[in-house]
Amino acid sequence: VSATGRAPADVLIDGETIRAVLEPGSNLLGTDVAASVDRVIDASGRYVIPGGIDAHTHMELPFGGTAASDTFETGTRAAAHGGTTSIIDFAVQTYGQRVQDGLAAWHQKAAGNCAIDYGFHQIVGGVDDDSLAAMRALPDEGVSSFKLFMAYPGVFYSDDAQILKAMQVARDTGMLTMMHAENGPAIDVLAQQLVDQGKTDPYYHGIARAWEMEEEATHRAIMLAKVTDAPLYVVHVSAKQAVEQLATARDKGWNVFGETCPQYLYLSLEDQLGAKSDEWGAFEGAKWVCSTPLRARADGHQHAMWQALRTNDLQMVSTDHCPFCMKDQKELGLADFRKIPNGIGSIEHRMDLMYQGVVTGEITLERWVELTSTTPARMFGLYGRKGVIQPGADADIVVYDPNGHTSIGVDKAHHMNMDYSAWEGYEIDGHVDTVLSRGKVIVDGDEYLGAKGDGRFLKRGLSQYLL
Ligand code: DUC
Ligand code: ZN
Ligand code: ZN
Repeated sequence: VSATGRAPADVLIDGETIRAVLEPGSNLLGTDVAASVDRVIDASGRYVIPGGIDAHTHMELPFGGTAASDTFETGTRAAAHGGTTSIIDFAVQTYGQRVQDGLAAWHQKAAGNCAIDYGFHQIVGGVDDDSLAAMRALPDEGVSSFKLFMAYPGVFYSDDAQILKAMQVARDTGMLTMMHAENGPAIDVLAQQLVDQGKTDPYYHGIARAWEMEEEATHRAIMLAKVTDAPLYVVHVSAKQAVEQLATARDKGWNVFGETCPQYLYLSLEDQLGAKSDEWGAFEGAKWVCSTPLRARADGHQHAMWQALRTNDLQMVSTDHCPFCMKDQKELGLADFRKIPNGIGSIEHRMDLMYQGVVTGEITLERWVELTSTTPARMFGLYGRKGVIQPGADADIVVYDPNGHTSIGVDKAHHMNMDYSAWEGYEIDGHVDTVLSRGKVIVDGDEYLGAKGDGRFLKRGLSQYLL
């Protein structure tokens, strides 16, 4: 199955690379292929797809006095189990640090630890003259995209002047600007006022981070990109009004793109409000505290995200994988939702969760491949090597069984380093059977056959998706 169609085929792999895609049972140059290869994987009755590419992950991200609980080792192994064979993680430059040092620190964390191939985007947390100059060197390092935050004042936040200058660097270099589009200064005032009224439960995280704050920031980011003539990619879109802003810009022919995440397709603010447990009471809702937040189903946000995935107003699905445990991490915010580290872990379940969209008729089989693999490769300068099954491409391949079954839960299909699952109880029609990373079988059934350090750094080119 590719982004453009499906057909019965044999895939011939030589070493790390795909050599040929053949009609079933073909003779290649007079040789009986099946008889002359070292190993045959029988994929009959199953889908053979290019390995998933999760273009938005945060292994080991420092946040709110703690750090995301998956290391590159545990997080990429979980990804492999779920049919994801490449990630693009966010290297972090914090304010006062040199961009080069932030990137070097990320290389240090990842090198020799990954189960699958990995690339980096660069978070620029302090836009100043030094970092603007350093950003110009990033494409040569294989880092062709950077992320700015309109939220989190005092941490990662950039103001409009800083954003404009960074976007000018993107215009000059061909880099892609990724934006966390929420009006952070206004959100922080709303959050303070809620806390002053005693409204400290996790649910109020989503009230403070109102959709208006996402729509406004998305619009502002689009206009700043327009005036600088730079392309824009908005991360973790969750509000239907933010999608409307993207759609309006795209209708004008502007280079504006967006991703959403499984949590914004399936989960809701109402679910979060209703979540209570004996152990945690209303603090149970902390399991789903992430930014942008879960949105109200009554307002139709989830429906709008599926719709935008069909109309290509949103082009990709990434996870924003940013896991924290309840014990010692999420519970930092027991008395104040602002202190709950933001994030949900889903890297292991993205391919399965999106396949449910095929089962329920929300998207086609081809669109599933496009949203999870082919477009991420094109968007972030990996296409040809990744995101497609064709001669010369890396042999990153998933054999997916549409008749298989996957039960999700912390004691079931769960290899992420988390003490809970945001997807507890989800039953998936489908199963990742076999995963190959550059020709090596790293997952066979539910068994992990890879090794730490199998994954290599991906030097990415410029985006292949721009108009
Ligand atoms: N959102 C999250 O949920 N976690 C990390 C950073 C972010 O923007
Ligand atoms: Zn973000
Ligand atoms: Zn993120």
